[in-house]
Amino acid sequence: MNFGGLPPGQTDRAKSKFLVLPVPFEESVSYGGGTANGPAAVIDASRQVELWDEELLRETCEAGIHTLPEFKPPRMRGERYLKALAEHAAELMKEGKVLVSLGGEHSITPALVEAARTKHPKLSVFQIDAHADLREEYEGKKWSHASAMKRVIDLGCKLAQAGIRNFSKSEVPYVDRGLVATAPAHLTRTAADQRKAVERFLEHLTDDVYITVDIDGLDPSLVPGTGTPEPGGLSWYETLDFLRPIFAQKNVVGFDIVEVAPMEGSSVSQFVAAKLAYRMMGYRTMGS
Ligand SMILES: [Mn+2]
Repeated sequence: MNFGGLPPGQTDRAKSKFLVLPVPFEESVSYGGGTANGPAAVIDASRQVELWDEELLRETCEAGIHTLPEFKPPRMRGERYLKALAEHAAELMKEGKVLVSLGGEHSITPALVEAARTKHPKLSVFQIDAHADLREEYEGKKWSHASAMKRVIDLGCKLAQAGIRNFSKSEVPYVDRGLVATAPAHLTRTAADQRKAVERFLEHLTDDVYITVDIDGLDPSLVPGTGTPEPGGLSWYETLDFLRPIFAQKNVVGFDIVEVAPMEGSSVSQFVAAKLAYRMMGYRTMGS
C-alpha cells in the first residue's frame, strides 16, 4: 500500500522527490492509545485524497512519492528503537529527498531532527502542537512524547511553536524564551495576530527548517482521533496559514505528522492527516 494509491510511474524511488516513512512507535502514551496504527490508517486514507490539489492547482504526485515499509526493527524498544530510527533516517536523507515521516507518537521527532541535522547543521524546527512538549522528562522517561521538544532544544536547535494551549509550570522557563518562540493558540485567533506570529517565526527560524505537526495542534472537533485531545485548536485554514509561508520562505528539509490515533467508526482524523501531508508536499514542490 503506497501513499496516495499511486501508479508505479509516480512511486519510483530513484525519481521521487518525497520518501514517506511510516513510524508506528507507541511506548510512552500517557492517555489514549492507538498511535501505532496511525501510519497505516493515514496511508490507507491517503488513497481517498484527490490528487489534484484545489489550492495549488496541480497534481503534487507528479513529483513522485515513494512509500517505504514501516520502520519496525525486531526486538527494539524505547531508546534503542529511537537511536536506530535516527540512524535509519540519516541514511535515507543521504538520498537527497524530502523525508515525510508518519507517526506514531511524538517521541520520534528528536530522532528525525537529529538525522536531519547531520546534513543541515544549522537546522531549526517549526512545531504545530497543542502541547509545548518541553518537559525535562515525563513519567521518568526523558524520551517521552511530552519531552520531545525539550530534546530538540537540548540539541541546540531554535524552535518555533504554534497552536500551543497546554503547558505545565515546569515548562514556563522554556516557553517563548531563548531558543523557543511560542504562539499560544488563544493569542492567534485573529488573522492579524496570526500574521504577526508568522512574521516573528520567519525571523526566529534559520534557513533550513524541519517541521513537526502533532495532529492534536488542530482542533479536536476536526481531529478527534488523537491520544491527548485539547480544546481550542487550530482550524484547517489556520493550520495552512502557518505552514504556507514557512514552506515559501524557508528550505524545509523534512517533516512529520504524529499522534494520529485512529478511532473505530470514524475516519476523519486520518483523512485530515493524509490531506495535510499531501498539501505539505505540495507546498514543498512550489517554485522548484
Ligand atoms: Mn506533541
